[in-house]
Amino acid sequence: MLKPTPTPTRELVSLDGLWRFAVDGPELERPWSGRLPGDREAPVPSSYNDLFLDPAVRDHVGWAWYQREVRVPRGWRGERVVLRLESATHHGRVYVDDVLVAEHIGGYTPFEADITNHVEAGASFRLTVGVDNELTPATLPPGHVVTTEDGRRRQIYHHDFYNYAGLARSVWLYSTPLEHIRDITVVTDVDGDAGRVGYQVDAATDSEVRVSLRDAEGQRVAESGGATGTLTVPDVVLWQPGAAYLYTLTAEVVRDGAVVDSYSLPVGVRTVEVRGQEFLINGEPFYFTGFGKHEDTPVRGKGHDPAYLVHDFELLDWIGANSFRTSHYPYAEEVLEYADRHGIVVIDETAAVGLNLGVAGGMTARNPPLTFSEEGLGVQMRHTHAQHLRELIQRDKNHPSVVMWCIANEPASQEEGAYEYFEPLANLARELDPSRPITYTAWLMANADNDRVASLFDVIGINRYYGWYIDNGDLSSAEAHLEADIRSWIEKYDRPVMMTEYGADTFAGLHSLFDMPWSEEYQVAYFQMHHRVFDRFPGFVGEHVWNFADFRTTTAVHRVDGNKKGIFARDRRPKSAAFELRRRWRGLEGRKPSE
Ligand code: GCB
Repeated sequence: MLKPTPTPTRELVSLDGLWRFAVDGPELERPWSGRLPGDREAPVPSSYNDLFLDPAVRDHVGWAWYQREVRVPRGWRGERVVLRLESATHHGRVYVDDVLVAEHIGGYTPFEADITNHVEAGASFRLTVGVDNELTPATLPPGHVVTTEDGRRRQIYHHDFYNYAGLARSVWLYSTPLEHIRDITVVTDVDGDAGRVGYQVDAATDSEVRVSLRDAEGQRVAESGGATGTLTVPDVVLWQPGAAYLYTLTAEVVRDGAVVDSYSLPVGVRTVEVRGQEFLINGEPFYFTGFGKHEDTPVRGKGHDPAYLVHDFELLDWIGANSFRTSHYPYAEEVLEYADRHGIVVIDETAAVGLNLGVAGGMTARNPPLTFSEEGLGVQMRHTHAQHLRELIQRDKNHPSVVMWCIANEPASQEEGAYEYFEPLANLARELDPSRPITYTAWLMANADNDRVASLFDVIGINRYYGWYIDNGDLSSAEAHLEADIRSWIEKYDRPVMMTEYGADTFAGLHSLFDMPWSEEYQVAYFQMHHRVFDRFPGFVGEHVWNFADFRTTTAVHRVDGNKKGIFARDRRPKSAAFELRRRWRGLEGRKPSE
């Protein structure tokens, strides 16, 4: 799925800005059929939850409505007109005047509506978008709604981050010619000094397709004809972690010698491979340093914000992180584009978090059914999961920064039924993208002995909280337990193992001379202990701290104004541990200290 961008044959209008806004209620029968009542306005992109002071908005469960007028540029007569929503969390319905033109379930991937037959160039229309934040046993992430004694609906879910909702990413109106390029897929390889760019152009036409590649200076370095082929780049400059280099691939549809459609895509030439216990980028062992992140900022919630985007990447650079994981859902595509341009490596994750009925917000639930049984999440979840996987790979397949797909975070992988659930998904990921390794993250209760799914994946990610949820305040026991745990995975599986989560809640500004959990000193000591242990394992392939920054969560007794495992506070000020990580990672430069 091509991200809309202006080209010589395509135009783009941003629909970001203030829209009319209302949450659903009995007075709203067909909200799309006229002007939304009330005077509320909400910005796009932004989650809506923290904007207003009305708890009825913040705690709303169900549909909320956005509306604005849109004028189609008058020059678009004879063109295809497309609406594109980068996301609608978690279920979106789009109306052009009174007509439903698109519906999409899944809160973190884009969807489009071809509205050519519903609009006229030069005229305006009423655009209404409904977004439903309800999580059910069949959605990703899963959840369910309970009715309180006083009749309110409350959303329950099994992950800790707050269920922000709304139009958190951009909305676009764009034009394409009728004969147009639908999609482009690029897979790169390296052969000696030459780069190979395999491409496939999916075009809604039988006219000729032409493809060319330019280097960063704009010099044409390769060209080819036909919808499928391989471009060879002599003396290729590789896309490297920390040293991004991007070519530009341009695909054109040509009829009678004239270009009727044209689309350009940045291309980084690099290889990714798992060999034995090593993770290789461009044939070189790569050691991941960095974080699990969240899209989370004050007021905007999960709303994409280019200022935080730039600032977060500045902080990644300052601290010496070479990578991050898009925990626990696909991030705005602008984030991946920025990573492509700045040489940051990404593990790209689906929204499959909370596939674990034994956990409810970090605590053990009472007698839950087996997660992957019919009484548990059931067969519908497999379809949902497959759809999420398809849409993630479809959107992100061309980003050189993305080196691995993470199929799920902390599923109940030790439970009966887990292998049967994940086998088809692992196969699907490999079929959709044979060029990238796949991973998942194993939770605390899934160990090398009882985990049932690790053999399906190329890389094993382990999330461990020794010294926090286990051995809290006792770092010496934690050290022994951590070491034994890592050793058991490495000895059992001949494949790369990395730490995908480790962290300790820390209240910025709280200090102690003792090993006191929640203090900044304890967080520092916690990381020092972990790093001592990691360095005892030459086969280990990386360390991703949980979390980059403090983030908003659902309320829970073990959450003080959110999750405080951030290395940076929610406003991005550093805690003491930031300096500790910087010392280590700046010295590592993508390798282990021992190398
Ligand atoms: C985990 C989850 C993550 C939580 C974290 C925590 O294992 O993967 O989403 O935020 O623990 O802090 O409890």
